[in-house]
Amino acid sequence: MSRLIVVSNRVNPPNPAEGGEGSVGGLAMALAAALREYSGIWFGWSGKTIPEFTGQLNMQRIEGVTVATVDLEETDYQEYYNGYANKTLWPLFHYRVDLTAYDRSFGEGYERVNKRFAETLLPLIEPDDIVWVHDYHLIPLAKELRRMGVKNRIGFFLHIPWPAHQLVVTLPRHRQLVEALFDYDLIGFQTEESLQAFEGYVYSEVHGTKNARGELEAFGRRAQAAAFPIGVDADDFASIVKGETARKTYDRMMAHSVFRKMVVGVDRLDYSKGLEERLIGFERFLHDHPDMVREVMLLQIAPLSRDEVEAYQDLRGRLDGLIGRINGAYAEMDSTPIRYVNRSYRRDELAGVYRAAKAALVTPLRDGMNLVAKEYVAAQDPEDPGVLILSRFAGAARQMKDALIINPNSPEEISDALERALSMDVSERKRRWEALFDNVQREDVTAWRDNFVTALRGRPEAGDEEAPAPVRSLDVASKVLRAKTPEAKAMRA
Ligand code: GDG
Repeated sequence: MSRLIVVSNRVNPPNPAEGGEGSVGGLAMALAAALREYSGIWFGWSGKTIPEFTGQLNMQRIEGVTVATVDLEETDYQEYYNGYANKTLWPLFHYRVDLTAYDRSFGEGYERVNKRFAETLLPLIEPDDIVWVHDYHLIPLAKELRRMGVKNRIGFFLHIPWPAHQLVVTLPRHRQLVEALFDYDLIGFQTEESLQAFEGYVYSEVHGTKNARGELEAFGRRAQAAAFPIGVDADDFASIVKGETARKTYDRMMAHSVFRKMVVGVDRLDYSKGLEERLIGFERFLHDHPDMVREVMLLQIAPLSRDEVEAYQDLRGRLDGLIGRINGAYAEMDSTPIRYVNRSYRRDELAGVYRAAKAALVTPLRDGMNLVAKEYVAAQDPEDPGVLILSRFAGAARQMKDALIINPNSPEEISDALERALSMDVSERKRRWEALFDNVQREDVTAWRDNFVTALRGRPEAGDEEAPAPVRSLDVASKVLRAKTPEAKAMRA
């Protein structure tokens, strides 16, 4: 079987000593599992900077995964990572034009690093390999690899939303960015909504079309685009919650919240996650329900993220102020309504925290998917599950319809949902949870990975004029492939 080469900006194989987490992010787990199953290489930036780029590869075997990393120059880090990735594409794709910086040097750094990645990766690619590139940092990678003559199948998956046409066109050189996507054989999005927004751009901005096989044609090339909603390893999460660390954490959380119902939020500290809106919604709840003030507490875990970027420092300052204000107004000598921590926890500790929480507030203003919503569901006690309150603007809301779906911009909706969640009887909680868990388990990370890799394998190689087996409508294909039936397994094999 052909090898799989996974490329992502950072390479973080999970470390069992850290409760199975390489870094804050569910993606590391998913990619590491993909590579163990298919055999191959995980390539990306080491996370280190050096004075001058050398292209020196560092190869290691970590937890059954071959990892190849390269160091970047400090200027690369500033222009490509802090610059174009985190100050241009991330805010724009999350609808924050107000925070988007359009700086020519960022764009140049972005192109330069993608070229450097391609040059470093090139000697590792063998003729039968398939290459799977992840996320907005690396959109031009296939273009660079094609220039160097790579004909292998290359797929791309975007973990964040693809925004509306009007937003994309605010980006200088937006056309080049989209054109670069047409050097991939398969372009994956989290949701149908993102897929449609991408198609909308292709049709109206560059007059592309869709052919009889369902491929998009533009810039004299064709590519398949489809939605592949990412999932979590639900069975693994449901099992780690029964482990010793998770149980101890659960007991500790329960002991600390005697007589009080705990509501949890877990997010990287990022403006897309709607943290301020969540806190204002919680404040409204305390205001509207004075009888509940001593009976509820919000635990917000928010590990710092990208804290060299000013917008993140500003957000942190505003959150500190907001939390101080709410706690100042509603705390008693023996109770504080919000417990706020800026550090990260082990994955198995998180599982225990999720299980101890009567409700989870997942209220992003925009989110490609949101794995926390799925992890929360996977960690619940089936006999006494908590309630998920979920923003309609998270990609996950498309699948998780039995959550309490809210608009995060409305403090009233957050307040009402909290009231409803905390007073919901067990039969309704169970009914909702069963439907949610069924989905989280069925559309899990394995299904996501297998759907994508199967679809990519089915694509013709670059320059291969022979039509491949007709491309099934991916909607139908992914329904079949997602199923965990023997037939679906045989198709995946
Ligand atoms: C991007 C997209 C998409 C958080 N705190 C701790 C911790 N985490 C873990 C969570 C979860 C992951 O980080 C966060 O994943 P999300 O999906 O919620 O959000 P992003 O980081 O923004 O991820 C997103 C995702 O990519 C995958 O495609 O869903 O839309 O923005 O797994 O558990 N993990 C540990 N300690 C923490 O304190 N161990």
